[in-house]
Amino acid sequence: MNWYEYNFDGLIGPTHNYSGLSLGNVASMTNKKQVANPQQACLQGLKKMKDLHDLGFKQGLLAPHCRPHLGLLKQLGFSGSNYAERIRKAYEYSPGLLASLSSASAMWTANAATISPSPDTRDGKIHITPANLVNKFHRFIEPEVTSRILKKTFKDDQYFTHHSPLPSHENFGDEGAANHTRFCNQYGEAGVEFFVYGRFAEIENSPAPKKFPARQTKEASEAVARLHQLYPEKTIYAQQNPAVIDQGVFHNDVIAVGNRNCLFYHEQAFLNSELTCESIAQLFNEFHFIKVSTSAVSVSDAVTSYLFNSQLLSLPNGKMALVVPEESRQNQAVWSYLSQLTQDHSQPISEVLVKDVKQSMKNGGGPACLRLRVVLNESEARGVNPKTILTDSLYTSLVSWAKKHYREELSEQELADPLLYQECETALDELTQILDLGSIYDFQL
Ligand code: SUG
Repeated sequence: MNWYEYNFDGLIGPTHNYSGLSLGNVASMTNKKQVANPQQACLQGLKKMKDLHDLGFKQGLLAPHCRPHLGLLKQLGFSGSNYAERIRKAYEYSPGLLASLSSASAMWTANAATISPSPDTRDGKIHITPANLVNKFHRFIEPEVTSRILKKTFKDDQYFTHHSPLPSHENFGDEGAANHTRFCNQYGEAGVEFFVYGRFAEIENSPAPKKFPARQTKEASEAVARLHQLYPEKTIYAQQNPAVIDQGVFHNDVIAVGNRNCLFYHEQAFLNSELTCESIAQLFNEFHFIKVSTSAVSVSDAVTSYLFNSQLLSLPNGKMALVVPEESRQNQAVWSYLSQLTQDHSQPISEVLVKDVKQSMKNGGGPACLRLRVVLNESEARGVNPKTILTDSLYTSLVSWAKKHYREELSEQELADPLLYQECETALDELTQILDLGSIYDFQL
């Protein structure tokens, strides 16, 4: 039986914009109010998927959400005889509120859910828990539709168990796979699941960042591990270094990435790096820790270049490729570090692939944010909606679809344009047919 890692990227939605909604995410805060190009964003994301597909990697995609969120406008008391009036009233009341209800943030599917593959779970099923994303209002409104999309994508309940998101309270703040990594020798063997959290909710005076929020709690990670029926002896928890959260590392995937028996991380990533690495090493005969020192790459360079928000992918020859954003090539310290790294044949990373996802990057979303990983064997893969797996022809249809429906400019003021909602609805209605998703959006129910 063959086993593969699939990457499901978020298809970037028609309302992609820069509203500075994420306190603690440096790029989001810095690029607030810039004019976005949703069409280019979508095409950049699709190109990354196509390039990886062309290289032989298994590539799927998850549908975007419909925005602005009309149901919430109503729930918040913006009444009117039609949606144009409700959108106008919300904008007049607060452009920031309308921006939150209009965000295309569901594109960052690393935050869509945590997924545990079948070799890791006691019942041998693939467990999926959508993230509750409670820390940010514009993201806390994602899980309901994300759950529907996940169920229509990972369809066969013989293989997939879909859980509800954790309770929507900050004690159980859960940001999904952005703080979760699975290590293993071979994809089909029982793995080690590694959860990184920003703070304890229940323990007073425990280490926590001072300036920016810690979005993931240990309690949330533990609840996911229980739901997924993981083996406690193969589950590791580590606390993020609060000092780096305060420098813009709002998820662990901004400072570390792992694949199989390799962890590529910054020396300041964890509160107790030594202990963390020891607990991982104990469970493997051979494990590669690639520690990047502050003298080689500062935390600030890591945050602006998104070196660690890369995809670490296994190549057929047993080596690994690191898929980094263009911003990593632009950063001298990072690029020279990477050039040296690939010369060192004692570690597994032999190739660096550079991708241009600038539109997403300006909101703090690099290559790794844009994808949700799932390890599947051949039978399990047949339980996935086949229309959500990238092919050459699906790529061609989605490129034409985006060019037909997406704007090339979107500013904060334009979020109040009622035509934008109409365009979004039309595009997504067509998309549900292309991807054979049935009815997933509120306007279709
Ligand atoms: O949650 N940015 C997202 C970026 C998510 C990146 N994901 C991972 N690291 N896995 C966030 O902060 C910005 C939206 C705005 O400002 O308009 C935003 O939501």
